Amino acid sequence: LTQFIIEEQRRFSGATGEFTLLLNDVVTACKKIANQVNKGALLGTMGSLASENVQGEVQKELDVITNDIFISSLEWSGHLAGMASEEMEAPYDIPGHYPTGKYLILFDPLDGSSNVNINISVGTIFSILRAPEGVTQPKVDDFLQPGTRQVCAGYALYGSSTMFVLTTGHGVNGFTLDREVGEFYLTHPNMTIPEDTHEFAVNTSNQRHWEAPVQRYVEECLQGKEGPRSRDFNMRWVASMVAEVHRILIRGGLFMYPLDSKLKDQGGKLRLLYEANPMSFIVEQAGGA
Ligand code: P6P
Repeated sequence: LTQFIIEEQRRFSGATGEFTLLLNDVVTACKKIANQVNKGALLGTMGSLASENVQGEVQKELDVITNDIFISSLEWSGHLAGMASEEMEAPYDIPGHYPTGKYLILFDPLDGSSNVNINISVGTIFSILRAPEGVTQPKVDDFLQPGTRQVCAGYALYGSSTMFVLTTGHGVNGFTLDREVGEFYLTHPNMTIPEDTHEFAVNTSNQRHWEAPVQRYVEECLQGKEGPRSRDFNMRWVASMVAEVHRILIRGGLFMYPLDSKLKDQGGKLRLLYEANPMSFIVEQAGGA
């Protein structure tokens, strides 16, 4: 992965190497998180905390541990002007004794964390933006940039194997961690979503709360061969967006978390800046929509 990132850098004539160093630090953070997650119950960190995150979701111990890993792996690097996380109420200011840089990173350190104590795959999602010119102490608005401004998006998937999937706007590439070497190896070059599929992923327990067009779409899929789609479909839902999107990159499909009446006030379930934006960038770069 290090070799890949450096070779990618050579495509950008004006590259200073700063982005490459930042990305390598993100990879190190994900290796440390993989180490924590894969030890499972051995570390006694499978529990939930009394605290909630800014979305009112109960925090798992590992949510906080992995958030701290991301912060401590990146804050000193000198490549960031600021950081924002699902697990922190406000953006994280780089401490004054560290240099700052030109990038912003937004991340969900452990997406799907409700699955950690039942040993279902979880992941880390990250999105990298440029800080507005000259900004060294970013405010919230500096992070609120459209997804089209992302310079990089990726995720780590802590599953049966640990993978790192990345786009910098030139396709999507997947890497698998070799623990004995401690390096990610390019195992899935130029990931492209298959044109045809019969799978969709949605939490159908919310069906009665969806808007009518979404209800109709899923209903038609469920009617299978006898219905208007004239074919049977398969449904998957693991409640871990990283695992669902990864499956779609490999064998196609649709992922939905439709707006529903329960979540209307908060504008839906998924968070734009560190879930929907990075995953959209990856999916589009892999030929999806
Ligand atoms: P539900 C995890 O918290 C997450 O943000 C996504 O990873 C996942 O797809 C979704 O929420 C699961 O939501 O309502 O099915 O538990």
